[in-house]
Amino acid sequence: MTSSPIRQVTLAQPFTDQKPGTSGLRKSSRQFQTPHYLESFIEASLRVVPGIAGGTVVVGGDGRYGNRAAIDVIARMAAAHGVSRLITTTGGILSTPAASNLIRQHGAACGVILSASHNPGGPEGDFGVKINGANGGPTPESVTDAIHAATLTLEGYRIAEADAPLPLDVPGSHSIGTMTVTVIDGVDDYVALMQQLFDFERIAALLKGDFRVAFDAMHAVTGPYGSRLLEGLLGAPAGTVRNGIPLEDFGGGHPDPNLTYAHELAELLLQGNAYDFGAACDGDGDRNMILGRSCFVNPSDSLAVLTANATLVPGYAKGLAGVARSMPTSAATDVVAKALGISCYETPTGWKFFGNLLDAGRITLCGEESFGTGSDHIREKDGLWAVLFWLNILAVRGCSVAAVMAEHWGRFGRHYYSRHDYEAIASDAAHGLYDRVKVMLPELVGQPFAGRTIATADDFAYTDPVDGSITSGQGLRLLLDDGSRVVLRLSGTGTQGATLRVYLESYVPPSGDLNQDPQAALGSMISAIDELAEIKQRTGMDRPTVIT
Ligand code: VG1
Ligand code: CO
Repeated sequence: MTSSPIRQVTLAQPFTDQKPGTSGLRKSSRQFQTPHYLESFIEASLRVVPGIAGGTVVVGGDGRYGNRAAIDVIARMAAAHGVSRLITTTGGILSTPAASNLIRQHGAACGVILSASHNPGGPEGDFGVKINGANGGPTPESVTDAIHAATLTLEGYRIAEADAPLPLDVPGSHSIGTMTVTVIDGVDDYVALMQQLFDFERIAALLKGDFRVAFDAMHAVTGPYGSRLLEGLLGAPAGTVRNGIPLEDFGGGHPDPNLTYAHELAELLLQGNAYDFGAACDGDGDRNMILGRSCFVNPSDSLAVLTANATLVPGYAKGLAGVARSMPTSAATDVVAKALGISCYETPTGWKFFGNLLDAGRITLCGEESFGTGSDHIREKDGLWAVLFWLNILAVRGCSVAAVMAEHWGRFGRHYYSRHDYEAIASDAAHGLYDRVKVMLPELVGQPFAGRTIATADDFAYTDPVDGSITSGQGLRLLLDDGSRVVLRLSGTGTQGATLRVYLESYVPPSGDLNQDPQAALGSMISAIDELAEIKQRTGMDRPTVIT
């Protein structure tokens, strides 16, 4: 593979498929098989990202169908663009958080992460490419918009020829032209980072006792990471990690760790009594779901619990600089931050907004209601990190997940919370519904809603406190006079039709009823928003696809 002439490919027409404002490309696997499709997006990215010529690039993915073939194409294109070193992993297996770590550790110009996250994989599923910047996080909007602009005028691309595919089965060093390709084990460095943050001895003692853990890797990327950490270093019994071998189609499943798609694990914890702790991660390993015996931990509450208990964990023993949550995430963390006397920021959905706050040292922890939690250790959300954080807290406190939650609500009050997703609805219907409510916003203020009054109705906009950039159109909010709220958003990650997300939240102080079923506690708001937005009528669905 040393002689690698560079081929210049001319495109008959430019490629215009990437949505502006998104940090990557997520489409069906079929679409990715269109000639020059992947190549065009990579070409635009390599032209736009600073520091490519002479720099280092990290590439790997969640193991889904198309992963290895894409690594090969990206490696040859990187060589043609003068990259000096490409770092990839055995089997091409690299979780999103582990990729973020490698980018930072090696001072790479960027990372190319091959994943459609929680979307199904396989020839009939989805594929995706995410470009992460030098800080290890999703590239900011200025860069993604420049990539998008470059795709609009692309006349061709450059790629190095190679006689054989890159050998990814074992670690080693290769070259394509003058570029060095280093194949490393994608798990090692991530595990070392976790060992710096958490008390492994203490967690191991917990797991070797009668505390039983079930971890579901959903046939996706966290299998090898979870096995090494939980069954290897921490000594949990064999079989603790379920569905631990990454499969190209994730076993036909939907690798989204929620009560619908990870229902086997949920049943194990919520209906059985053999396990004390359950967790699952998504396709690319950046999300987490936490369960205790008969206890589901809402992701918004999870962030609040990590915030309140952070100093029990070695990596955060000195306290937190501040915290942040995305707008649709409940205000459970805000209440804890107030008690701790630290700042709490409210950002639009998506991890890139946390990046600036983390880089500026303004926050230490951050999270989203969509099962994403993370910290300043990298610049992505991190599924297994959250699992270890919870286990470390439980090991120190010596109590159950349910006891942690009861104590938390008894101290801070409870934010009843739910998200209702209506998936794969006709795009016209979804946009029609959304735009209608958007236009109605001004006249909604002062109107009755679910026995309360609408105090504010707006479309969320965010001014970044670090660089002053403004991001608008981030979700329709109805803020009620008792602090409850309903938010409507259209998903940016779905690939079939449109997905409407309805976020519902209502606060009960410590003196109130802390033991209601969330759907019942939010019942009047659920019917009020259905009526106001004409959800059933316009989507033709009589219930959401997923209720969290
Ligand atoms: C969803 C979540 C959002 C998350 C995004 C990426 O976006 O709601 O909180 O940041 O996925 O997660 P949307 O636009 O579909 O609501 V992942 O695991 O794909 O990096
Ligand atoms: Co993900």
